[in-house]
Amino acid sequence: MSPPIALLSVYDKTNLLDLANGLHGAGVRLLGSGGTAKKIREAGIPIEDVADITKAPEMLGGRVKTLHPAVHGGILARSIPSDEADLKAQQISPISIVVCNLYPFTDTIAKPGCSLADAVEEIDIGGVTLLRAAAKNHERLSILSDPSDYAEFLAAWKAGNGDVGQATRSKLALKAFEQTAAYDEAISGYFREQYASSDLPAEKLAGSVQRMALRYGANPHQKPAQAFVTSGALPFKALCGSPGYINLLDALNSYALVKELSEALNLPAAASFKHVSPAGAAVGVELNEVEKKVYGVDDLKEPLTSLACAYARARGADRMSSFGDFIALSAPCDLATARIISREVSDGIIAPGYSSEALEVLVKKKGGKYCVLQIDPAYTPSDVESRQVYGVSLQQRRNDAKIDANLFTNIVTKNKELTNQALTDLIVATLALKYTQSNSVAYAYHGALVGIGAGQQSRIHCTRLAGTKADLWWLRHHARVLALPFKKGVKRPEKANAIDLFVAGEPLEGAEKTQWEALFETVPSPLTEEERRAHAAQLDGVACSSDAFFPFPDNVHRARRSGVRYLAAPSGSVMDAECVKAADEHGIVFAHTSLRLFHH
Ligand code: 93A
Repeated sequence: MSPPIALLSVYDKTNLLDLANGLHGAGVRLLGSGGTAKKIREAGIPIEDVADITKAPEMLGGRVKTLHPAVHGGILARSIPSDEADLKAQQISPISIVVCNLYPFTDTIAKPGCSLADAVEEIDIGGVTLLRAAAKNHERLSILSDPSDYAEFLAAWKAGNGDVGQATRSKLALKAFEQTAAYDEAISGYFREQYASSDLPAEKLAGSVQRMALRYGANPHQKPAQAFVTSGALPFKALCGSPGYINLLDALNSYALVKELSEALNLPAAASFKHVSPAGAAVGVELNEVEKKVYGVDDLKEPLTSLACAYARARGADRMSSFGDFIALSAPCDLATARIISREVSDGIIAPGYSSEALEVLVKKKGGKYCVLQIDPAYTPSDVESRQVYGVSLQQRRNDAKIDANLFTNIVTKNKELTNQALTDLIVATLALKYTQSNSVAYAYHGALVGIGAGQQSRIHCTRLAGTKADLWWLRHHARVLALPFKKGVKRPEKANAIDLFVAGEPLEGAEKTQWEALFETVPSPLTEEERRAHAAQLDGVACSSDAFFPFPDNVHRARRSGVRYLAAPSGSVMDAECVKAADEHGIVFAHTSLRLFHH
């Protein structure tokens, strides 16, 4: 019987001689590509050149070394009669072991001054083919792609008399597949940077952009940074300005939210995001005169469209948090909406389109640097999403749970009267949670978020935070707030801050007090406890949703203090019955959803 054959072709020659020596000692016939064979031969170990079996010399300066049917026939042949007959007819010997590692593409492109030609020359073809072919045929072959595996393999080979066992071959094959995948990823990443970037002149870009270089990542020292897709084009393009890393986190999350809101409620929707959570989100429910004042759009000359109402509500839920927001709209931005945006401090916007008048207004913001993104409304993200944390890849199915009226049918309280308005608000609150950093609790009213508690580790802290925000939002409807005697020329953000201090009842002192008082024609007296209580008592019918179950009934009691009449949360707490009892005490309608909505 002819001896088993090992084919060796390695760039990294670590541990090579020990392996070659060991294999030779075990009676294996060695074949090697140019440099590999030379090194082994020089060490006095017998080895033949690949050219001896291919009968073709290495050519094209080494570009073709092992790419030959005599090699790949010997690797890919199965232990079946037809393959064995083919080998015999072509006088090809089967190969049992392939030892291969690749040209160092990643190291080469990391070198300063690496040219495109340098990078191209470093793309290993034959080696990848060896790895892939041998790994494919791992039922029969062993593929050694990592020098640190040689010693253990050799020991197994000797112990098994030339058979290392299927489990070893399988593990080695997986390693080889991982290596070719990582190698290809490095190559496509390099060429994506070269050929598919938005930083190339427009005329060099064929069609839409696949990759966008970003100034930096989450922080200025996190460079380089990029956004890309591995096939096709990015689903958005920048019409003005250039998005940053956090802008894109906000844009993509917020657009997903408004798209789903609009689909669920058949109304245009808007969101105002900050730090990857909504500060506000709403559908286009018409504003009454008081609301127009509260949201600062009563003086707008342009008649309010439904989309403009949605953004006014989204921006108005928590004006402090929305300062410098990223905006998402479910429908093409119209002039009225653009006019509202033009008066606010904002970082950027994403929408499926812009009317020409709207775009004209927006591109003037921030000295022409306002980030205006247009997203393809037909875009559907893939079902699986992946990311890396601390070098570890995490993968999950995208959260494609549908949130609509069907989610709120399991009403577990005595009061079961869920009005259409309440249903809309529960959908708004719950959908907002789907795109809010967890834990989260949201309050909604009139088709808009009015308070959101995001990113708290304790649920009651979410419920309190959201409740406090809702309380402040409601106090901004107080007649005395609407009539605050601001001096002429006080800017909108200054007014928002001043109102926030007033409704929060912050005790001001020193320079802060002087500055605050200087904004008014006459200094307003603080809201009394009685005024606050009387006003709070007028708020009823608020909806509240939680991204996971309420562990204790304190959440229900706290929600009620901010006018909550409708509650939704998944069931599953050992205290479910206590929570339902608390809701019954307050005459609340409570729907158990059985859908947890953590988002990170
Ligand atoms: O240029 S190649 O893609 N063409 C080939 O046919 C080929 N076969 C093996 N590079 C090829 N290799 C690679 O050569 C191996 O992946 C290994 O990295 C290297 C070993 O070359 P040498 O034995 O001459 O040192």
